Amino acid sequence: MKILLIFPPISLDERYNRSVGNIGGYLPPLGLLMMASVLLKEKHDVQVMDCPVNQYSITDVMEKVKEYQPDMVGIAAVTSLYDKTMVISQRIKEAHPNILVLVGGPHTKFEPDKILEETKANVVLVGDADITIKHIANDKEKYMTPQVVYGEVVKDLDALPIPARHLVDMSLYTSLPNNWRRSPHVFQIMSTRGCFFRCTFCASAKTNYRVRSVPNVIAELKQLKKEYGIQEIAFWDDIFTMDKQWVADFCKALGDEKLDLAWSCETRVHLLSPEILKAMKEAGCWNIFLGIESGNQDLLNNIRKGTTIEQIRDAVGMIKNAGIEVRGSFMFGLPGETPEKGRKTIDFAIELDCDYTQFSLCTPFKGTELYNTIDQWGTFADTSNKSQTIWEPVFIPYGYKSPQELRGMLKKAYRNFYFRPTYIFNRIKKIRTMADVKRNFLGLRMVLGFTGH
Ligand code: B12
Repeated sequence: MKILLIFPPISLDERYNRSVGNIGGYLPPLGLLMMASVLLKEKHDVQVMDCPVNQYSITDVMEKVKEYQPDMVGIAAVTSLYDKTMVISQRIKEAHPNILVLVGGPHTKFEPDKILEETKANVVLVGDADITIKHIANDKEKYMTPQVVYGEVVKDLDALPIPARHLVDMSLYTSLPNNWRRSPHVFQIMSTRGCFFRCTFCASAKTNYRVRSVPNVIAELKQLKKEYGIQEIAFWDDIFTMDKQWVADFCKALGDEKLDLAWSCETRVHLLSPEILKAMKEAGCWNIFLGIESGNQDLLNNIRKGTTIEQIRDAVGMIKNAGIEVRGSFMFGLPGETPEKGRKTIDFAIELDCDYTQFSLCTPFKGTELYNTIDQWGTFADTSNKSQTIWEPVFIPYGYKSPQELRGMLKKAYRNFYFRPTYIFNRIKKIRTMADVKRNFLGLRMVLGFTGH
C-alpha cells in the first residue's frame, strides 16, 4: 500500500506568534518517522511530507496527494496546528474519498469523536500509533468506516525499529542557536516515552513511562554516526535522568564505544546528583534543559510540579558546578499568579542566572487537568487552536487584569534577564569562533522579537 504521512504547515513566525527572523529551529517529525519505519518493515511504500521545514502549503499537500495517489494518508495533530490538520483532512476526503485518512498525535487525546466528525477522517488514532498503524494499513476496508481507535501502548520500546530518517532531508534541520554546541545539525532521539509526574498543565502528564535498553539506544547512535557522521544529539525525553543507573550505564557505553558526541537532554530538578552530572559531563553532555516554571513555591504547588525552590537552586548550582550549561524554562500566568508573583519569578530567574532562560505563557491544553479545572483559577482569553502556542496569553489567572498585562510581563522578563550588563558581558566572554558570533547574533534577534523591538 502507498502511504503518505504529513506534518501540517507552520512557519517560525506562526510558531512563536511574532517575527523571529531566520533563526533555525525546524526539527524533524520524529513521531511520523517512527511510524514510517514500522510501515516500511511491513513492506508498504511510505513517503513523509514535512511541511514546516520545506515551507509547503496546503495547496502543495493537495498536489502531492494527486501526484502520489496514496491509499492511506496520516496527518499529525498538535493543538496549535489542528485547524490545518482539519482542512487537509477534509480536502483530501472531498477530493479522494477512497483514500483512508488517519489523524493522530497529542491533540487527539481530547474529544476524539469531535475530531473524527470535524476532520471527516476515517480514523482518529489516540495514543501510541506504532503497533496499531500496522493493523490499520493491513486491513484498509475495516478502517474505512469512521471510527476512533485507541492505539496499543508500546510496552517494549526495543522492539520498535529505528526512525526512518532517510525519508526526510535531514540536512535541512537545524536547531535553535542556543540548542547546539558542535553542529547545528543536531539529531534527535528518544530513549524513553511518557512521564508519570502530575504537572497539571502538561500534555504528557501521567502517561506510561517506558525506557529503551542502553544497547538499543547505542545501536541507533552507531547507525547515525555511520550514515550521517553525526556530531551532536538531543534527547527529547521528558525526564531523561529518571533512572540514574540507566544514565550511568549509558554514559559508560558512550565512552566505551568512543562515539564522541556532544549531547543535551531535558529533566526535572530533583532527578539529578553531582555523581550523575559528572558522568554525563564526561560522556559529552553540554546542556540540560530544566522545567523550573516559577519562583513562587505556592504556584509550583498549584500546578502539582512536585518540586521546591530549594531543589531548583540546588539543581542549577550542581549543573553549573559540573561544567554543564543550563537552560531554564519559566512560565507566567500560572494558576494563582499575580503581577507581583510574576516579578518574583523574574527575580528568581536572574538569581539563578542560567546560561539561557526561556519564558513562556501558561497554556492549558485541552485534556490537561488545568484545562478541566480552569474556573477555579481564571478565565480563557482566547480558545482558538492557533493561539495555543505558549507565547500568547490564552489563559488569564484571576490575579491579572488583562492579556496585555501578561504580555507585558513576558516582555519585561526577556528584557530584564537578557539585557543585563553582566549577562551580556558573560556571553561575549564565551565567544571563541565565528560560529559563536553568529549564534549570539541570531539569539539576540530572537530575544528582540520577544521584547517587542
Ligand atoms: C520535539 C517537540 C517539539 C518540536 C517539534 C518537532 C516536530 N517536528 O515534531 C518543536 C520544538 C518544534 C515543538 C514545538 C511545539 N510544541 Co512540542 N514537543 C516536542 C516533544 C518534546 C517531542 C515530540 C516527539 O517527537 N515525541 C516522540 C513521538 C514518538 O511521540 P509523538 O510525537 O507523540 O508521536 C506518537 C503519537 O502521538 C502518535 N502520533 C503522532 N503524530 C501522529 C500522526 C498520525 C497520523 C498518527 C496516526 C499518529 C501520530 O504516534 C506517535 C508514535 O507512537 C513533545 C513532548 C513529548 N514527549 O512527546 C512536545 C509536544 C508535542 N509539544 C507540545 C507543544 C505545546 C508545542 C508548541 C505548541 C509549543 C512549544 N513547546 O514550543 C510548539 C508548536 C508545534 C510545532 N510543531 O510547531 C505539546 C503538544 C500539546 C498538544 N496538545 O498539542 C507536547 C506534547 C509537549 C507537552 N508535554 O505539552 N515541539
